[in-house]
Amino acid sequence: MDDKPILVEKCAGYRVITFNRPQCLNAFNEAMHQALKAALAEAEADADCRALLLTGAGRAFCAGQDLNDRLAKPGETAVLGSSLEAYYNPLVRKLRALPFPVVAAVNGVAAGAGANIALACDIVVAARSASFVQAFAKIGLVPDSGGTWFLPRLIGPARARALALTGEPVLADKAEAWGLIWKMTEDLDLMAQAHQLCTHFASAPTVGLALTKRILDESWGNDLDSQLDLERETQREASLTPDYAEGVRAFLEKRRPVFTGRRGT
Ligand code: LHQ
Repeated sequence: MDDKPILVEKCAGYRVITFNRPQCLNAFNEAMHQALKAALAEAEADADCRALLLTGAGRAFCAGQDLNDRLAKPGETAVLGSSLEAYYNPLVRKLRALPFPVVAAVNGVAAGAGANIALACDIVVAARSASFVQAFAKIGLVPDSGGTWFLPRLIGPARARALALTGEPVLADKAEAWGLIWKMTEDLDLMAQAHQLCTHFASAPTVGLALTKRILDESWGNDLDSQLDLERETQREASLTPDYAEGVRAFLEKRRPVFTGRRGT
């Protein structure tokens, strides 16, 4: 029984959530899923939370499903399907839908669902010593937690297919070169860079960023015409926010904007 399977730290304008089961490389058990779900709901309900930083305690980001947990018992196909339905799928959907940017600071290995949960974040920064492993192929499973969706879109079908079929690790430098992640940093710089990004987002025009997240995701299913229509409608919505008015005013007055992140009335 873990004391606290995740840790939550409140910073100025954002929160840090740390997977905290370092003895098993922060693999997910049911308690960790439940704690994470509650922490994400609290972050979303807090109007002062304008970004989220997700990372792992110890030497790993997350090794996916805890293979000792009852969710992962061999042969129980229905249980695996239901644990995706109950936990992993809502988690990936929530990360994509949170109304502020989510930054993953991948501090070590990210394997199985752990890799794909990192890829579900809006911006992935990884330490030089980190790696991404589609471990599913090694235990007879298929990539889940959005892996079959994110991988081909991020790195193209040839690389996605080979990674999914071999489970070969991708080191952080290659992950950056391939476009799987935003940036690799030196190990000692990782957390400072991730905090810097979140500090930036804590005073950014949050509603505009949330709308940006949404239309980028929707673009995958749209042709250009539909996407142009969606941009027009979403721009209309963005232009009604107080932050848009402030952004233009500050530009014209040649000063730094003060964005509140609030919706229009
Ligand atoms: C672990 C784990 C782990 C428990 C390391 N569980 N203990 C969804 C729905 C339901 C069911 C099935 O799955 C899914 C989605 C998935 O995520 S499936 C994929 C599950 N994950 C994996 O298959 C990854 C398994 N782990 C590994 O391949 C390696 O541990 C990696 C490549 C992550 C790291 O390798 P090393 O750096 O060599 O570390 P290690 O293997 O020595 O692990 C350190 C410890 O952590 C070790 O325990 P010990 O008591 O011997 O020190 C591992 O047993 C434990 N651990 N992953 N997923």
